[in-house]
Amino acid sequence: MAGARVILHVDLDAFFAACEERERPEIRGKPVVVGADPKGGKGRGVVATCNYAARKYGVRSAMPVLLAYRLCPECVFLKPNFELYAATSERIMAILRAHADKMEIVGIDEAFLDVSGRSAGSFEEAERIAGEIKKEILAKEKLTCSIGIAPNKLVAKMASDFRKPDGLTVVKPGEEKAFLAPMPVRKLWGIGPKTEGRLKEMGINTVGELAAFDAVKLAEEFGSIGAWFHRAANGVDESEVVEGWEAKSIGRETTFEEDTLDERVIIPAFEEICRDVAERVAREGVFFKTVGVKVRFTGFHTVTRAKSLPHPSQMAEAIRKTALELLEPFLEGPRKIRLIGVRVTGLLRAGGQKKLAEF
Ligand code: TTP
Ligand code: MG
Repeated sequence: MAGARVILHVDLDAFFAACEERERPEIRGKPVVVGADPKGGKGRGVVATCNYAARKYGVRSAMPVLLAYRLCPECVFLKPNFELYAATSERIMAILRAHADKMEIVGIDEAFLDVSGRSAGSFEEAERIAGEIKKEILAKEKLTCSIGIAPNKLVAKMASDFRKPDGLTVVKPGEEKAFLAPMPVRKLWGIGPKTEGRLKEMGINTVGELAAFDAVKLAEEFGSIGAWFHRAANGVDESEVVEGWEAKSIGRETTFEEDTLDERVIIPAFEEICRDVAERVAREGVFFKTVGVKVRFTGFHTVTRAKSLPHPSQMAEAIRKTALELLEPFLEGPRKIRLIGVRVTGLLRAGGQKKLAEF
């Protein structure tokens, strides 16, 4: 078939935790959680990730560290060391690049590789390349990854997630639909908890049921994204592997020691976050179009607010001023604040080197 594509999706296993285990022989084999300090049961903040030993206890990314601590008090809890992960990621991306015709970095620990040319469209050859990649990453970085091979990005991504850790899953042309069919719809790109709920109400639980559902009805219910859901559920995805890396946003957030409305606590933390985001904007040399804030209240209820600027900016003051404007209404209460975050999005690059900035 002319133009048939062979796409790899590579995703490192328990990435932050695996980097830590590599650096600290004394914690190897133990359940490891990377995130905030649980402070013996009084800590705040969330889990960034954990190794597979900790996952056996039910610990997961984005879970409050307190809950992780309750599930697994014997876990080793570590604060994240982003420099270590970024440096490791850069070296791994260099390894991957050497095996791809085209490569698209989509996160600190994941990338799509188009190997259609060098494999001459052969999935057997692609499997050999994937084996080489795994061997090289293990030898040079002492880390394992999981790889999915498929005719498109969507299915390759689902395939890398299919068997983890240290997995290799091949979905050949023609097998896409059958591969996806038993999966819950939530696994599909772009389907979050809200959409999942609406689909459930329509009696659609699996990707197979979504694929079989009337495309016109889906479009009526969800608009143009409904048509996309239908194509995705059928394993169809034409999107290209796009060279380079675009950080979609630069942001930081912080969890307070106690839920608070005290401006003497909130404002200095807010200023520090803004400075940090501004520094990263400067280091990356990007312009941003939109400034956003996130506020999480007692009880975990979370809101986000964003405002677009009249012109793309690089200015620290634009971040601070806009973010403060968005934050201010929440400082008046009545709900106490648990976490605040500031993020810039709609990033434009003045050209030059695209660098890994953020995940
Ligand atoms: P993931 O690839 O989603 O997770 P992982 O590599 O830790 O584990 P898996 O084996 O399932 O791939 O994310 C990569 C890194 O991004 C992860 O190591 C930590 C970070 N991360 C967060 O900081 N917060 C999050 O909510 C998630 C999902 C990831
Ligand atoms: Mg990963």
